[in-house]
Amino acid sequence: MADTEPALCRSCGHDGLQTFLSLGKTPLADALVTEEQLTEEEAVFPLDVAFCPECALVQILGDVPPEMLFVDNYLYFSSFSDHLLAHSRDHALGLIERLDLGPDSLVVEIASNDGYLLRNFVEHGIPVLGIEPAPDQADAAETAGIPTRREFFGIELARELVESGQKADVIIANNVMAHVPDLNGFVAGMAHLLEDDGVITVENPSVDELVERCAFDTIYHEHHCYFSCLSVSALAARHGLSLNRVDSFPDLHGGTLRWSLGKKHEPHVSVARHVDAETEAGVGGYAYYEHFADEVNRVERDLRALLEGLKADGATIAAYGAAAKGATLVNVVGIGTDLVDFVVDRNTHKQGRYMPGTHLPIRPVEALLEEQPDYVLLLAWNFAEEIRNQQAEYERRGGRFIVPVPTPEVLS
Ligand code: JHZ
Repeated sequence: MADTEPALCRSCGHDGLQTFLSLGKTPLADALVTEEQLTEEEAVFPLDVAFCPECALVQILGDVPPEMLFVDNYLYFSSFSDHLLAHSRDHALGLIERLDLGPDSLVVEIASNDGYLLRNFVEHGIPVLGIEPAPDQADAAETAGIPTRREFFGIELARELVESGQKADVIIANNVMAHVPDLNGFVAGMAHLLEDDGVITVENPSVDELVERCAFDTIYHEHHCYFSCLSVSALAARHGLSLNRVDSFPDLHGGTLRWSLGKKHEPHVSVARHVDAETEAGVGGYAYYEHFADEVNRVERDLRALLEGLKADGATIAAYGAAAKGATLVNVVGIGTDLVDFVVDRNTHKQGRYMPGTHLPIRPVEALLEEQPDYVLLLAWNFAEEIRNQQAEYERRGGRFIVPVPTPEVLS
């Protein structure tokens, strides 16, 4: 069970966390419900978000057992977005060239999912190791020829790998550092596994983008932490790692940063540029987060009013993307089948199931053209461009997309 008793900062251990948002109790975002489970009671857990005034880390309070999140209930396959695949390929090719990787190198990816990224290294004859505890994703990766350890990563696994003679020239941790309850064990593990001249790259949506875009739906139990350059550099330094470079991808997952860490202190100009911008914006102080709850209330209220208004006018509404963030959105705003008829998703593992909590049925994407609902709420708003391109026919026939954040609106 999640525990919301007074908590210590997940990074620095400070005991004065300042809570600035409570989203109530929600079901686990990726725990999509099967037909048989529809009548069973779903577990719900509190979703409270706090700021650490000591190291600037934003984090949720309480933990859900990782097996419940990533083994029993995890249907996220990275390969369902063309945009993410292209981004990952660019990343891999850039690393191969910049670090001159070859057959004697080792690239380790933590949370390697279905092998969406490591396959680019394999194609170039570069040895890889994927680490992925989610069973179906690990199966898919192995089928694609990616050697995969089916475990959670931490200092113990890092020690075991090093003892067996494996040290990494590159460690990639995309959208996983936020997912670990033992943050320090995770970063200590990466530092231990890394060659002295190796590079770690960590990607995650950044907390300032979350606040600026009012992306409260990206808050769910899988995401323990919401990082900034300030909090990442403090965390890295604690484990002898230097923040050496920051790259920004505003169009990925609602605004992603890639932090490059290494054992040598050799910061690129991008580090000071980002740290200065965060400092100026106030990301390192509580005041920056103080009004976020009001903004969330505004989006909740306006989105409900928009959907209810459309329904009152006789419109039909569906949704696109059975995303984890979609689960937070529909549960926090209270969007059930009274407002939205169904959700579509390309991920075949999700089709035939139901959104947790509000039980919207999940159908294949083709249902949009079959049913031609008047409006489609973009739960996967982070892929708006990719989805609109793919659904040009739906819009051509008069259908309209709605984005929920930062301001609920019908796209023209
Ligand atoms: P998507 C995931 O969150 C999971 P989610 C994870 N917890 C994380 O940290 C973040 O990413 C960063 C579907 N889709 O990727 C696929 C289509 O159907 O925004 C997905 O089910 N057609 C690791 O789950 C969903 O939408 C498409 O064309 O919030 C998108 O989910 C595309 C592009 C996607 O992440």
